[in-house]
Amino acid sequence: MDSKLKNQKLIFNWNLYIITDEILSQGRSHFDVARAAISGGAKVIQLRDKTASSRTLYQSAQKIRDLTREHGISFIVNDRVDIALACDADGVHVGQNDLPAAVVRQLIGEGKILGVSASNLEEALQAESDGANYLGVGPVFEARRTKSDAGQPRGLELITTVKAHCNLPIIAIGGINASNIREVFRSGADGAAVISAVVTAGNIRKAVSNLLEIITSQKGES
Ligand code: TZP
Ligand code: MG
Repeated sequence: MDSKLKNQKLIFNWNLYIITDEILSQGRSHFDVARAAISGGAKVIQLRDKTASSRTLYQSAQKIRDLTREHGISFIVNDRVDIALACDADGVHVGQNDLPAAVVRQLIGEGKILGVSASNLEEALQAESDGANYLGVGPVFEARRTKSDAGQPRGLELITTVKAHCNLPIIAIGGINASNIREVFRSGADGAAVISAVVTAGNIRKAVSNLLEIITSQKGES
């Protein structure tokens, strides 16, 4: 199947891609963050935790799987193919230090979504040929609080460059918030992934709905 058609089937409205984090979330669990984000209109949730035990992560994943299924929302697990398969998530997201994307594709099959992080054009092209369904492109802006090894921000140019050479949906990531999200979409991103702009907010539901309003007005969808 043509890669664009395949993506249309698996990926719906991913304008705003919410990634959970329990370190910055002021005592709120992954599940609490996911539930509040969904009430604000989020259509995709990624569970991301670099420190939880496998058992704890699996339990969080199961709860978020049930919740997202109930609401018809996409659910992606970061890094962990085993957890994604065990809870029947919609997909898994891997970076350049995780299992190679082509191997992940073999493990998850064609029916699940594979997202791959790319911080340059070479990584983006490799991910495309390895069978990714979308790219996490960044860090666009400064993102060290949530990703210690994020490296230098690549700027909006990275979005423009990847867009010009790859067919996959581009989910921009890294330091994206209400003040800069317009530029991200103006540069050609198909979606924006955020952690701190949402999980540190006192009112997560409002933070999500505010970002979505900005996106829909920028994309002329309202
Ligand atoms: N990958 C590239 S930057 C980043 C990840 C996981 C962290 C994004 O977090 P924030 O708080 O939205 O900048
Ligand atoms: Mg990873």
